[in-house]
Amino acid sequence: PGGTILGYPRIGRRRELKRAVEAHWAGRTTAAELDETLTALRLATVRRLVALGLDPADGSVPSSFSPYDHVLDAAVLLGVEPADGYFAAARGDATRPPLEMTKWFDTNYHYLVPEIGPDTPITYADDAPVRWFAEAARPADGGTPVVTRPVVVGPVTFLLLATAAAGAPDGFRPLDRLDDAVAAYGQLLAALGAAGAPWVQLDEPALVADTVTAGLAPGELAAAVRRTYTALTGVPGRPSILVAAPYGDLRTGRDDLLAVLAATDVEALAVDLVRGAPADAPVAGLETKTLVAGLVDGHNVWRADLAARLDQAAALGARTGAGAVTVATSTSLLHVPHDVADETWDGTDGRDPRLAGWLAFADQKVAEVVTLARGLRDGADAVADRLAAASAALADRATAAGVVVPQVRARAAALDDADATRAPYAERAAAQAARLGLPPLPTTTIGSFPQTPQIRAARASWAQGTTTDAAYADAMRAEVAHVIALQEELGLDVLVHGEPERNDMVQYFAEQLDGFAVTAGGWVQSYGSRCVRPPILWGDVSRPAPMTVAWTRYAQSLTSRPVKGMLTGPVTILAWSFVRDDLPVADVASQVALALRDEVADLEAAGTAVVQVDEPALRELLPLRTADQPAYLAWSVRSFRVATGGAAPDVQVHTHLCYSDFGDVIDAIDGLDADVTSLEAARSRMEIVPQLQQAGYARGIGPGVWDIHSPRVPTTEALTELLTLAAGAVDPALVWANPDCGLKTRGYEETTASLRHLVAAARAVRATL
Ligand code: THG
Ligand code: ZN
Repeated sequence: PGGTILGYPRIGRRRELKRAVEAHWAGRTTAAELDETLTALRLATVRRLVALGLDPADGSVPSSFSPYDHVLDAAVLLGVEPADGYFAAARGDATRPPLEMTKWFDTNYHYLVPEIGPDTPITYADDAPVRWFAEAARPADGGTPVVTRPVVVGPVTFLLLATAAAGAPDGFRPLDRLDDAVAAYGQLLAALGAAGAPWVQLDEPALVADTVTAGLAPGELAAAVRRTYTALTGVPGRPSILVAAPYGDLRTGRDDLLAVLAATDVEALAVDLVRGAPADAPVAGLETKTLVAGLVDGHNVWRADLAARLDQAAALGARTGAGAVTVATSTSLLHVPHDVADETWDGTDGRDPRLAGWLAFADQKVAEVVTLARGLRDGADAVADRLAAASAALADRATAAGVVVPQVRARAAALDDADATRAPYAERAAAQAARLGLPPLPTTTIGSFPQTPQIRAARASWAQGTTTDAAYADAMRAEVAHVIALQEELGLDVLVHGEPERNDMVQYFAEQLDGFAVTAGGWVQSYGSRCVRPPILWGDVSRPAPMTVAWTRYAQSLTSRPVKGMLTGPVTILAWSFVRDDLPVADVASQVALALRDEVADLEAAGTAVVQVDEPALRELLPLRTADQPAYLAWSVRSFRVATGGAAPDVQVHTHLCYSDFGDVIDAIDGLDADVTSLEAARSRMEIVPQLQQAGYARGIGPGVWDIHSPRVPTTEALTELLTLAAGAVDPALVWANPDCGLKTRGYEETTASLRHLVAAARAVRATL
């Protein structure tokens, strides 16, 4: 085979998937119309991959589509979720809440968490992979047939990502249902074989992630893998099986899972050689297999060093003992935008045209794979021009102005522990209490207020040039005034300006910092129909001018209550951007931290008494292997402390975390040394409060009492109960009353009612203290 990719973006180059499913949800299209649109999108995608050079006849083209989420697709495949309730499982409806959503390994993609109990049906229940194979291989429109390779989440990973259903007995784990799942996958394989599929790809990223497998007994994961792939390779009439292990290293867990997989009868193994190292000695069993070498980074946007990668590919056969070697991406291309050529690069919209030559989005990465595969087959000379072009692009990038800025490097290198250390907490707490004079259980919000259709429309027309800078700024200032007046009327204690001027909490800062570029159309799926445009961090980072001070100063001018200055923390800025690969990420974090430190200083100088630095993505970048976690936690915590370490003792530093299980990072949360930490806690009924206390955390804590992910307005009684619970678990003098997260996705009606209840609940609990 001539090279392959592990998966391709599903959203569509013009976000066709988003438009199609959202139109259907709004009742504007029927199920049949949606189906027709999605079929056309799938066919266009596989044909595009052929046009880019993948072989149309041998299963090199992946069939990696999903209407919403690939883990939900696997749940439907197994009958764990009904096919006719697909979108209801994702979004909830009158009869059921949605499935929980959580991060997919160490990416900014979110999957739906299947719920499995001892009696959950697990059977081969849905033939979507077979239908999608057939529609491309025997197209109804008479177009070019494409023999695709269906891509499905593997059974071990599926069960490890699932959670025990409500009511399951203590100690039950979804993995206990492995035999049922393997039987169902066996039927899928037989059906794919009967339809003529030469290959199937089963994705098993859980095999590289201690974060998912830590609870298993020693040897249990290896046994599960052995049992699964021994059974599946025994299915008569099956396609050849490619097991893919993206995002990490198969060999560095408690068991060497490369050795385990190599000893089974699967035909091919895809390994991530960006994150992991290949075996350094021949592996028993690999001699009968194809090693699918993930040499092109699927997780980042930089053009590859093709000459170096080709050398690496050429050495792999001898080094690992593999029977054959093919080139691939390290992961699915789900995490990168479609095509560099979809952006304009003439310099008119602020994007530096030099970047175009340094970048590889999904389509460029397919071309890189095709080049490497050809070089491997025909020799480096056959692709000499491509290798030279890649080397020239890398050389251009290495020497371009802005990539290395000596002053920025020097300042980061001079950082020491004193820069990361504030006055002792007791001293800070006394100074802040004297300055702020807040009541017990102070009330606040996380930062953003509803982003109304009017705000979005104003920003869109400003971006198109139909609204002037002055008119846009006036509209945003009017919104800030409205948000301040509303908070005063509601009786909140610490106010926010509401962030109407921010499109996204990372992009807003990237647009103002040197060293970043932003795209106009570089959309990447975040979950379901929702997308983000990750900024590209390409050079040394510095702050040419204050970024938020004018907004905070204006808001503060309207009220005598304290207004929080709102910043996004260094870890989250990195997690939600494409980060340069030519400098250690810890060094990049220091640069971003210093830019934020300057902003904190300017806010302080402008009279701001409370500054919040959000780190919702602190858990997201946690390395998948336990051994790699301490180094990450050290640099991530330090970068936050550098960002906030210059604040005077009487400036109260808040942080906010969400989107995760905090258990793995609880010591790091304490290590941030924030004066007040607000966390997502409403859905877990304040569980985090005693957990943090046990970890030694003894500063302010704002466990979110209102779950803002739901449109439901919580009652004063429910909020009072949660606040009472929190105030009973720790020193009540430390407790704050706040929602669970920012309010930008909510409407004003529910926001106003909920905040009214929040203030009433805080007053009720205050009266009992
Ligand atoms: N910003 C970024 N990454 C994130 C979040 C964020 N990752 C985690 C979490 N928050 C993901 N949540 C969302 C929520 C909403 C949307 C995207 C991710 C969303 N996007 C709009 C859409 O798809 O229509 C587009 C937004 C835009 O115009 O920029 O609604 O907050 N970086
Ligand atoms: Zn949040």
